[in-house]
Amino acid sequence: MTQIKKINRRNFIRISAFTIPMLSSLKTLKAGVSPEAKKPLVISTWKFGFDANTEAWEILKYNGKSIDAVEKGANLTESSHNLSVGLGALPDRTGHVTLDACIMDENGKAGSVAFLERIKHPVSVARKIMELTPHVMLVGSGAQEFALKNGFKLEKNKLSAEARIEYKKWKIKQKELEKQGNENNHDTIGMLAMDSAQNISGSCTTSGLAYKLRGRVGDSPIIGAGLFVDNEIGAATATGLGEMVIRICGAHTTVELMRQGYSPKEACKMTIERIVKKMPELSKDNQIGILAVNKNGEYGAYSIQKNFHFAVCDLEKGNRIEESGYYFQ
Ligand code: SD4
Repeated sequence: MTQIKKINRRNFIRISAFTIPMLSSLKTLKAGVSPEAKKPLVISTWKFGFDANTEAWEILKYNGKSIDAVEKGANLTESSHNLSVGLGALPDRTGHVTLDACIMDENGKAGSVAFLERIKHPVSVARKIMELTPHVMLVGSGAQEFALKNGFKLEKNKLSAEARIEYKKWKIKQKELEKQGNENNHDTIGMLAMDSAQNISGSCTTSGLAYKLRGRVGDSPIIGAGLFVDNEIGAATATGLGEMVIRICGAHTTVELMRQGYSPKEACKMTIERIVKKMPELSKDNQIGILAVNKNGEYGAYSIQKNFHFAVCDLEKGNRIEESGYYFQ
C-alpha cells in the first residue's frame, strides 16, 4: 500500500532547506555553458597535487585543453619518486611495482591500464589506448606490449632505493605494517580540470595498495570507480582503499548525485556516507577521499577519516592546499 507522508510545517522547512538550493543548482547545471563558471580550474588529490596542479596550470592558463592538463599534471607525480605513484612506488608483496591508471575526456571517451609493469607513465599509455584503439582498458603484459609498440620505453626491473628499504622492513614486520591504514598508504593522484572552453577531463594514476597480492587491481583504473567525467555535469575521482570504492562505483555515484542537483561537496559527502553505511567495519580503519567538480567550476571533497588534503588552482586564488570535511569527527 502506498503511504503518502503528511508534510507538516517542520517537514516542509526540512525539505525546503535541502531542495531549494538543490533545485537552483540543478537549474544552473542544466543551463549548459555558463559565462559565470569559474574557469579554468584544476583540482587534485593530496598535498602532492599542488605540484601536479602547477604543471597542469601551465596548460590551462594559455587556454589549453583540460585533457592535456590532467595528463601532464599526472605525469609529473608519476616521475616524482613518490612511494605511491609511478615506478618509484612501493611494490606488491612479491617485490614488483605494478601500476594502474586511467583518463577520461570531455567527450566521455576513456582509456585505462591496469597491472602494468616497467612503464614510467601509465596515464599516457591510457590516453593512447583511448585515442588509438577501439578499447577502454588493457592490462598486464598486453598493456605493456601496447605501450612498447607506441613509443614508451621499458624501464629497469628495479625498485627505487627508498622502496627497497621499505619493502625489506615490510617483509620483516609484515604483520604490524599490514594493519596500518594511514595517509601514507593512500596516495593516488586523481586530477580533475576544467579548461577555459569549460570542458572537463580527469585522470587517475597509482601504484595501488602497497604490498598487495600480485595481480590485484584497485579502483583507480576503473572508469566509474576511481574516475568519472560527464562533461554536461561534472567529474569525480577517488583515493583510498580501492576495494571499497569499486563496490559502490564511487566516482560515478558522485557525478550522478551532482546530476540530481547536489553540490560537489554534498555529492562527495553522500557518497562517503553510503560507503560507511554499506561497509561499516572496513570504514573504521580505512580512508577514502572523494573529490568532485561541477560544470559551474564549483568543487568539493569529503573523506571518511581526517587528513584528506587536496590541491586546487583557479584564477581567483591561485594554487593552494585545502582539507576536506570528514565523516568520523
Ligand atoms: C587503490 N585507490 O589501488 C588506489 C590507491 C590508493 O590507498 O589510493 N591507495 O586502491
